Amino acid sequence: MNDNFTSPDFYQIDDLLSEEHKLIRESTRQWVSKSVCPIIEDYAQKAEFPKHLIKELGEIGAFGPYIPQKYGGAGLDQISYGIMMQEIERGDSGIRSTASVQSSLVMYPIWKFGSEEQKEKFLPKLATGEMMGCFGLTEPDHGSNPSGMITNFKSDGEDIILNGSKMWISNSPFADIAVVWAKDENKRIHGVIVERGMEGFSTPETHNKWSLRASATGELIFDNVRIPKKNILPGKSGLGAPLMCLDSARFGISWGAIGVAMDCYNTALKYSLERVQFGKPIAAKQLQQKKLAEMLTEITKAQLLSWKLGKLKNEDKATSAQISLAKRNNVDMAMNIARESRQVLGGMGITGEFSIMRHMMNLESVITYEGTHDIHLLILGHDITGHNAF
Ligand code: TGC
Ligand code: FAD
Repeated sequence: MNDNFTSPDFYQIDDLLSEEHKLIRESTRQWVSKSVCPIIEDYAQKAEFPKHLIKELGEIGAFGPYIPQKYGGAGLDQISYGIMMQEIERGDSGIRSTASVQSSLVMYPIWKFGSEEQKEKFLPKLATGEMMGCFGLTEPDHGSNPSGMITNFKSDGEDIILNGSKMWISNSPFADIAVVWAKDENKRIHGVIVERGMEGFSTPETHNKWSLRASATGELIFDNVRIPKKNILPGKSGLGAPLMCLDSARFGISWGAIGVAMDCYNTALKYSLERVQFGKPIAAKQLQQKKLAEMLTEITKAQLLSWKLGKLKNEDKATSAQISLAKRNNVDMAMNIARESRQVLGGMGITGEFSIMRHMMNLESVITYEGTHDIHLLILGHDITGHNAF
């Protein structure tokens, strides 16, 4: 497998990064180059998640980079988190998914809304990867509209009884815990930590995906699952709680998409310089230069967008609509670059010799999960006009 790890930095955006950011990028990049790139095509072809990477993801600090050190996180800033997601997704969106679900959708809600006991019990093990989690919001009949969810629980003494189901859940087939969003008897949404082994809880895997093949996706089924009330996240209820988690994950995805775009661009550039047709490298042809110039332009714009969003997030000033704009723009940008760079490679572009086709198929999930392309447009429309058009 070819891999390309030269980062386009046309506007000297590196000047905006601290020495720590650059060190994090370098170490994450080295790990991806050594541990992900050589094996990932094989796992994608087999449609299998490379479970052995979990421990290493924990070791490089990809689980909860911004969670405080006292809970096992790395205590880093938001730009560091973004840079890690960028480098990991340069390798594969499915591996980035595992890191961002664990960080933003499992550790983040426990850190933000959990009791001290929950934080101490779960966060350190989630940070090392000794324990893995998943996030259950989407249901068979409620995807873009999670407020209509049916999954619910009733109080029974010191416990609750949970019923319902979730689908399209990343990492569910092997997760030790699931942060599940469900309605109480008053139809108020709460986060509940469901633990593997609880009676009536099962996690069947979803097969035959053409996208995110190296990531495990499944369902969460709750059939009268008895759960102690101490597993409810006490700090926040209502749809705003899972939406806050999504803001964090969507921010990471905006960076991850840049990593995919960089890998596709670098592959196309290198190939076009080497591939000779009509007596010249195809890079000497205007049509190919147009593709490459437009790719670099879009990557540069996306880099600036995510960097500025990271600054805003560091200051706790980023709005949900700003995050939607970045997730929507950058994933769409990466999809376009993947398509264009695949064409630069001609027939070779469809093979597993190169990463482009795998990235292209992965992005079909990335543009759908964490809010579809259209939902993010409607979030922006709402923010601009004050009118909710959902
Ligand atoms: P709406 O009435 O607008 O809001 C309900 C309540 O939530 C508050 N709120 C937020 N709070 C915090 N952060 C945000 N981003 C918030 N957005 C809204 C809002 O103020 C309100 O609070 P309150 O106190 O008044 O009740 O809700 P709505 O039902 O109209 O829906 C809004 C909409 C459509 C934007 C939202 O439902 C949405 O984002 N839908 C998309 C669903 C989605 O993104 N699902 C993702 C599932 S997880 C996933 O895909 C993981 S993939 C992981 C991987 O593998 O990487
Ligand atoms: P729908 O909501 O049915 O949307 C179908 C189409 O209708 C879309 O094009 C959408 O944009 C459009 N649409 C919807 N509403 C409107 C509207 N008001 N106006 C105009 N158009 C509209 N979920 C989790 O909870 N946890 C996970 O870990 C997770 N991982 C995932 C992993 C993968 C590989 C995939 C594919 C999905 C994952 N999801 C997860 C689910 C994901 O978040 C949903 O697929 C997504 O939110 C869209 O929901 P849906 O698929 O039900 O599509």
